[in-house]
Amino acid sequence: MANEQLLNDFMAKVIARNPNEAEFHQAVEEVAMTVLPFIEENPKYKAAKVLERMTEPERVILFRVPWVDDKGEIQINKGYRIEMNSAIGPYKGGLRFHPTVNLGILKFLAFEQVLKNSLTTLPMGGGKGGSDFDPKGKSDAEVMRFTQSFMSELFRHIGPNTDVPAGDIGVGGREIGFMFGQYKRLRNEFTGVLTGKGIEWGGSLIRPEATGYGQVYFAEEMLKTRGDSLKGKICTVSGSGNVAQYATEKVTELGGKVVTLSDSAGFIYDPEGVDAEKLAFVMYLKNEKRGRIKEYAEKYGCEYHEGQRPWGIKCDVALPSATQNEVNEEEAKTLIANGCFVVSEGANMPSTPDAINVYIENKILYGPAKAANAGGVAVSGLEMSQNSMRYGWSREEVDTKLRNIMIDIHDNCVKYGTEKDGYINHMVGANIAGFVKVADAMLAQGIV
Ligand code: NDP
Ligand code: 2IT
Repeated sequence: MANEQLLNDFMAKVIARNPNEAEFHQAVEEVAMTVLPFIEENPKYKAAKVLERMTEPERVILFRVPWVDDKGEIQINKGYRIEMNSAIGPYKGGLRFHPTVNLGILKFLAFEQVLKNSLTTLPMGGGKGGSDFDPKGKSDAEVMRFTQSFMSELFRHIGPNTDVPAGDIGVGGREIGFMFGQYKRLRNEFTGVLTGKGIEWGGSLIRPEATGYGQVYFAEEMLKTRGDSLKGKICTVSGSGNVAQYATEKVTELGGKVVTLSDSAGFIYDPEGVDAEKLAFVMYLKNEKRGRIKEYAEKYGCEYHEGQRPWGIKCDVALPSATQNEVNEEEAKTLIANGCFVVSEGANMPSTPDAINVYIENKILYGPAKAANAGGVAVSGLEMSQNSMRYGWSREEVDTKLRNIMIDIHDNCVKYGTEKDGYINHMVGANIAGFVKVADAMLAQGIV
């Protein structure tokens, strides 16, 4: 860990240059804490101010998104794209549509994305974007008008060799479809400008599954280091969106049992486990009906805890898959007191810094987001490759590549994160491994 003075000096500058961006400060501090000592040992990075440059986006695009709702009223939202780093490839990263979206949240996500994409072994830079638009309660027609307006500005900044957006919270297949249609219309070009596309129009098999599957493959790799596996393990999952759904599917396939799911209103506890049939209902409920997880409890007669998160439920493995800062210090302590010894993060930055300290002090298997959830963007990278080749791989081919990428990421965490007593600090490993590749590319490309 970094010398306190060094870290404080570095963070004081980041905070002064980026006021009122708490999530961005948090994401940078976690990386700086682990990478600054490495930079001290490797002065070439220090002299070239690589980390200082990496914490300043290459470009920030901010725009107005006006649209007309079903009542004929004009609505105005904010649109953003943070083009964070292009040292190792075109900007790549998702779009988030959620009322909480602001510059600081997108900069934290873009910064994480740079290191995550570097870990995937594929040639992708990092970016992130989105809007404070709230898709909840909107009709399909409203979502289409909004996304068309959003793309009417974004299209001039992106392209298959420049910047390739994808989904994130509030952006799934429906939104990607509308945005792709509008991009194609404006550019008169059918190209791989977005990932997460439908399979009939340039998408990749396994992209919808990739983040959740990868998160569970990563948990399995961590368990292997202790001669263990997911078989028979009780897992708590938060969220019930894209990542949570496919994490649940893969846990069940590997012989574990998922006993919780949640949304922003509360969580369900099903001690019998969310099996394949119940998961099919969750997918219908969330992806088509766009209802609340409470309806699961009503249908299957299990407990529903309004306004609460699932971390008080006894488990072996926790899979946070909803949003940032959704596990705090007290919840981390409760998890461990109840016997949880694996945390594999599907969401971005779901654990607070104090929660992470609890995991590491207790030497549990902790898979940080930028490693554990990299499967999603990795298969986005494979979608880009398939688009360039104008060819599509089979499910098995993509799944095998995903599995191997998750194994490579885990190996890199072991390489850079194994401590003197043998404990694998995956957070340290992921931060340093992700940093080195981008930093070396930046050194080679001069002061840009
Ligand atoms: P979805 O929109 O499909 O689902 C999001 C889920 O999280 C919903 O259940 C939602 O509940 C819940 N949620 C969102 N915001 C909050 C909040 N503030 N408090 C409590 N619950 C909340 O998104 P994804 O599944 O795609 O994304 C989930 C997480 O995974 C995010 O952190 C995202 O950045 C990360 N991620 C996603 C990837 C992807 O490929 N999609 C790749 C890598 C990471 P509700 O419906 O009530 O809002
Ligand atoms: O956080 C993430 O890695 C994503 N939302 C996926 C990004 C992508 O480009 O597939």
